[in-house]
Amino acid sequence: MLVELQEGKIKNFELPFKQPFVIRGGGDDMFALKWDETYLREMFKQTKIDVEVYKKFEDYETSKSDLEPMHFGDFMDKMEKENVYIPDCSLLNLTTPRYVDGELRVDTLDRRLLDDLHSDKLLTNPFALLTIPVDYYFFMGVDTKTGAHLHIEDDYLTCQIVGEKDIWLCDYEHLNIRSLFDTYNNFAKENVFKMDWDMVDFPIYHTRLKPGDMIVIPPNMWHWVKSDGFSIAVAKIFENNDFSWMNSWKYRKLRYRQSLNQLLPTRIKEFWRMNFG
Ligand SMILES: O=C(O)CCC(=O)C(=O)O
Ligand SMILES: [Fe+2]
Repeated sequence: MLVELQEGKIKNFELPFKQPFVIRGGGDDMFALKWDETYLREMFKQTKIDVEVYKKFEDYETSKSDLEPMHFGDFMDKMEKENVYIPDCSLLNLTTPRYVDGELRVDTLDRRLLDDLHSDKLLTNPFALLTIPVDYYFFMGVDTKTGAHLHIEDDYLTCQIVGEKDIWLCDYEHLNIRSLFDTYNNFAKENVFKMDWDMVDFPIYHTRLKPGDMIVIPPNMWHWVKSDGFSIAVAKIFENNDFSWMNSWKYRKLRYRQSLNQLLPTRIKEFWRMNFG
């Protein structure tokens, strides 16, 4: 059954995240709410970004896409007409190579973009004071969906910046994780968009995010998203080294996967995915 997600305040925000909740207007003092296309083009310049390219619109539902590096400007030109999406783009790792008098320079992203994401309101929370986000993940696209997935290693405080989107969450035991070496390894086997959410016998928490709203996403909750029109969100990432929640029996598959992922060399995992994934 569909249930409205509970609302909370910035002061309820505590690390590590345990319960999901939405903080209405929690980030409405961020300058980023004024971002527009011209400004973003100027800030990102010719930075290359890994873009998800979808063969057909339905593929968004299972996040079945190919990653293609693309200049930010080209993405903006394409996003209205083509099935392209920028997901989970780490703003701290973005760099732009450029040649000055034949010498290579590598610029990091214009720091003003990060300043724009600053929120005084968040600083009123003692946990946020102690813990500066370790990264900022940028999401941008037009009319997109994201399939059900989990973030087991980090706490996501996702802030809606431009446009609106619906987000749904459910507890871990209600969906199944894809196989160990699947390319989409943090995704559910089920296509949740094909389910009748009113009829399922477990709660699906729903909320609609508007600019300035934030949502706390704990690591053990599936979530999936649909945005209408042009949407930008930025997730403030807080490191979460507390994996004790995974010790319970119901998370055993996740735990095996997590330890194998850490143990096996990347080359072996890549080989497996290419051939059997
Ligand atoms: O907006 C999206 O496409 C996904 C957002 C999300 O999954 C997140 O913030 O963790
Ligand atoms: Fe997510």
